[in-house]
Amino acid sequence: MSRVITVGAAQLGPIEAEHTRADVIERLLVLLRQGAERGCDLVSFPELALTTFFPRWYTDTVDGHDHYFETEMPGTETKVLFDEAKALGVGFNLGFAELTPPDDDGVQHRYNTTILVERDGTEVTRFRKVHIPGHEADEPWRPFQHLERRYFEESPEGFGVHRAFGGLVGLATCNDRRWPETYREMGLQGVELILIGYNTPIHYAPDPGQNALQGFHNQLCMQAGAYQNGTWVVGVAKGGTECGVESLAQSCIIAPSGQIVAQATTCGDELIVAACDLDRCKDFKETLFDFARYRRPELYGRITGQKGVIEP
Ligand code: CDT
Repeated sequence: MSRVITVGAAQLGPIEAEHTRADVIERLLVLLRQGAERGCDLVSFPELALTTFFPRWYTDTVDGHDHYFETEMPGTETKVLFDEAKALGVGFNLGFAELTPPDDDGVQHRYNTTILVERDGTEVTRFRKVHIPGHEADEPWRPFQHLERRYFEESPEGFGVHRAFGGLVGLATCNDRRWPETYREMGLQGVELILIGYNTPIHYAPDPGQNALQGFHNQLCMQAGAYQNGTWVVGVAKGGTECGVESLAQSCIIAPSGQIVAQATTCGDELIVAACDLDRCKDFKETLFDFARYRRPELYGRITGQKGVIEP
């Protein structure tokens, strides 16, 4: 039986501060319907796809951006997207800021979350971002801030892999894509398709020398992750100049060989599509990267036993 999934990477252009959820959902619906017309089984949306990238602004209290968070998914405004996807028979993943209900101690949690929904409308999973970049405190010296560490908690759950779309599917979010552990954790569960949404400002204030390399680093880490684990990787940007901040576009779909098979050519709303044959993963998983045969975990203790560098 064929295991080809047709995947659409639905890149978004900027979402300005004054844009409402309803404005954005209209754009998501356009891309979703394009995906249906082009035969997609799955349409992949970016990180924090419902609002502007609010961690660029400091607020005195951590709840100062709570109006950008969702307390329900689907909620009253997002339900139309879920209903339309189900009617079209198209699955999707969507990044959003999640404010949880109070836990047993009455504490609400804020996560940078992505939901994965099957073609029949059932929820497959919610993934919460593991690697939270940036800083916690106000740093007004920056031309804009990256306060994800103020507004989001780190995932307590890690990287799961799920039986969905006829294969083994995993999720990661933006900064997660830069870390080899992300791909290997899922590679060790046999992942065949990894969906990654991102918001990546071109300007990196701690070391602007990296600015010109943003596109290179984006491809470098996702192509390496795909090849070294024999998996498809789909990277989906919210790109363009949003609230005066330029962000990387360059959404792409990467084969288990590490080759890019489709890439966005604009910085705006754009759907790119590729037929992803999940059986091609075996070409790598059962040869050069036959983990059970070749890995040496007994020599990799530092990977999980140690956090920072300890020099010899
Ligand atoms: N959204 C996100 O994780 N962005 C980071 C920006 C660099 S760290 C300030 C990224 O890794 O692309």
